[in-house]
Amino acid sequence: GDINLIVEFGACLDDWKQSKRAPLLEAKLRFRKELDKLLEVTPEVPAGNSGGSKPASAAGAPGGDLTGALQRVGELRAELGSLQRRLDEVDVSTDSFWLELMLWHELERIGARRGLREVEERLSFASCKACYLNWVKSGNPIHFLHSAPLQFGAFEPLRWHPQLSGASFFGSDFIGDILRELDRDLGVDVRRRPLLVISVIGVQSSGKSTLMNYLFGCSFATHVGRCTKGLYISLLETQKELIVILDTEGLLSVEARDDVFDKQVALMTMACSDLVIVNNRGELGRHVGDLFQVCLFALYHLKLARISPAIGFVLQCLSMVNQQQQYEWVATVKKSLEESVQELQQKEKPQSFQLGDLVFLDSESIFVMPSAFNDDVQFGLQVSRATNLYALK
Ligand SMILES: Nc1nc2c(ncn2[C@@H]2O[C@H](COP(=O)(O)OP(=O)(O)OP(=O)(O)O)[C@@H](O)[C@H]2O)c(=O)[nH]1
Ligand SMILES: [Mg+2]
Repeated sequence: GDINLIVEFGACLDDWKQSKRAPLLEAKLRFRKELDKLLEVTPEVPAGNSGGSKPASAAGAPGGDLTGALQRVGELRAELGSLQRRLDEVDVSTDSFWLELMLWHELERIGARRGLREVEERLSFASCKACYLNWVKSGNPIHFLHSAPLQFGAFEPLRWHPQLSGASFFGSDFIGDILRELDRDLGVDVRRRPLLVISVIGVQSSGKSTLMNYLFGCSFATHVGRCTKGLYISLLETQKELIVILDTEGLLSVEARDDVFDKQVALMTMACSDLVIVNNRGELGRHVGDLFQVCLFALYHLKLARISPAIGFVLQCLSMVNQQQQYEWVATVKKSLEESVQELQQKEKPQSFQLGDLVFLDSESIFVMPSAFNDDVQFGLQVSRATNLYALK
């Protein structure tokens, strides 16, 4: 039950991982930049992340170059996919350790393995669960959903038992037991103390986890490259309410996912939240339209089921903007949302609806934030200092 040892183990894993990740990330950044540049001028609708966006203008890619450009886009996507797979292979953390234990627990439950007795007679999953519970109570988030399509708990039966029909219906009791225990501990009673669910969605690496950590003092993992995978839960308790914070996997990931996965994440998150923060960092380029499409698609379908979470948009700027620029950003967001609704409208015929039917927008629904860090290069290394401005905002 000593979680200090787990923390130490996590630090060792991090050290090991950093050296493996650095060269892969550098190559990924290079390819990604080249791809973004090409996509600006190439009228292709990419496989996977089409998201319903309008093709970019072909102005920069005259006829002769077009085939070459499209071919290069395909190559870059393949390279990015392969780099991401290699990054995923070395992306081990304490979460992978817990996930393995949960998986093992499930295999014991269905009688496929002998459980921890394989290692040592005295070991039991009960003590693992007690340890995980300590881990969660000391502020670490619960890795609630993982993989694609999103799965509950740890068990991936089809990977281990492809012959089992209906195998995907097995749930993970490990996480279930943890949640039941927390439920008992916290004395969850929504009549006495309301339960608020607040979540964040947005493009990959847009600073979602950083934002939630700043806002609610959570400990979601943050690092460059695809970091959050699946869905994490953090619990907060105040005298008046219980707050569940959901941190989600980044959307519009060119190299890893497709828009079905994005819609699944958005739908799942919005379906169970009271407030959803839609986070975006940097330019309001073509990807913002794609992001809004995914969100509005989810909102439209939830509306049919009479579920309407409150939505807040957070725009994180790369540099400080003045008041006038803030107004312009907000106007751009509204315009982009309107356009996305029109496109959705065409797809979802014969239903007719307007932006106001899906999202309630008032002066407080769109926040413009400065950058969380001042980036600098010292002795050839990138360093980031937290800015007070971000925390104040
Ligand atoms: N310069 C700068 N860096 C930031 C800012 N916010 C986050 N970062 C850094 O950007 C990287 C990604 O931040 P995360 O908070 O992990 O982003 P995320 O959206 O949760 O990423 P995924 O979970 O992978 O989708 C981290 O290295 C952060 O330290 C910001 O406002 N400015
Ligand atoms: Mg994250």
